[in-house]
Amino acid sequence: MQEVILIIGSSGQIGTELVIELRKIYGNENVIASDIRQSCDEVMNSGPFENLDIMDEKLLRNIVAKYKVTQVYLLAALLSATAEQNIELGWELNMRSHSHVLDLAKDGLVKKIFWPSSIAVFGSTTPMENTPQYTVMEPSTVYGITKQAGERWNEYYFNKFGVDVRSIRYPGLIGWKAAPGGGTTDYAVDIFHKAITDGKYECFLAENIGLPMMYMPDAIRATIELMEAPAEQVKIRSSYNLAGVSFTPKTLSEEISKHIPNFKMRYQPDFRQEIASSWPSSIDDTHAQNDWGWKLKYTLEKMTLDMLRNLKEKYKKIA
Ligand code: NAD
Ligand code: AKB
Repeated sequence: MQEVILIIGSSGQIGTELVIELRKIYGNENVIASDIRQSCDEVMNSGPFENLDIMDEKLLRNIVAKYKVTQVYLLAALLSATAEQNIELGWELNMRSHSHVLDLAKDGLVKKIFWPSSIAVFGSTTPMENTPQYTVMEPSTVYGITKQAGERWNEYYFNKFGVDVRSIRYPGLIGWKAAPGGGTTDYAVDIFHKAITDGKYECFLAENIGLPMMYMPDAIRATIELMEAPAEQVKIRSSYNLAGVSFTPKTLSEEISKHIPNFKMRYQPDFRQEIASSWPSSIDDTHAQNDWGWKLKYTLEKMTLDMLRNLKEKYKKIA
């Protein structure tokens, strides 16, 4: 049976890259991008795009029926920093969108759902190093609370209604194709742009705050591998820990300096420092490795090299 995939919130940091990869696998016409804003030319010109506000459940159901959608990836959300500045919208959007999509599967309209969680489900009472899959989770941000509630929702819908929902607790994601959307880990993307354009960067986190991060090609591969895994291998239905690479702003700045020797970094921590301080510095992803064969490819060194090479090319084309 031909799979038809709807991606909601496809114009964002993850969606942009996910649409491109899924279209390579499933065919351009079978991957429908959707968002409340347009995407880059590569996405807009290579396949279908629908204007969809995920709060509009009727429109969502019309689009699912129109294309005979079989799988949904829900990426629309407010991220940690933005949600802290608009807590009502953060709660409404993150929770309501999730219910709308889970109910599609509960009502038999789609077969499979991907919904991303985050390291933000953890809080300051969680063990910070090598954080286990099952541990204390007391998130202190509205974003983290929606992710934790969302994980419980996933498991509930799987147990009660047999909904095939799959999820990853992404670390901070770093990519060069699309800008990040208002998270606490965004510094690790901004720094590369500023290193190339200005040779300097003012970081909104302190120099020694270690956080789990991952290069986007690894994150996209993990997402697709999880979604394509046989159902019996997906033993965790709340959300899987995924480790990536852990580093501090200072370590990242030193790695960039190996390629841009005069690069200068200053630190001016703001409200995002408190959010970052409540998150783990490294993650144990043994369950993802054992259950569906997850394996990381990009180290800090390989990621830095690839980011700088691609961004330099991108800026050359714009100039
Ligand atoms: P993003 O902010 O870059 O993209 C979100 C997209 O959702 C945007 O294009 C936005 O226009 C769209 N959107 C907002 N409101 C909408 C609405 N009402 N209807 C439809 N679309 C709407 O976010 P992202 O980084 O691509 O993250 C996607 C998902 O992954 C989120 O659930 C996020 O919590 C999760 N996640 C991301 C990271 C990361 O580092 N990027 C880490 C952990 C988890
Ligand atoms: C954020 O910083 O909000 C995201 C995340 C780790 O969930 N990048």
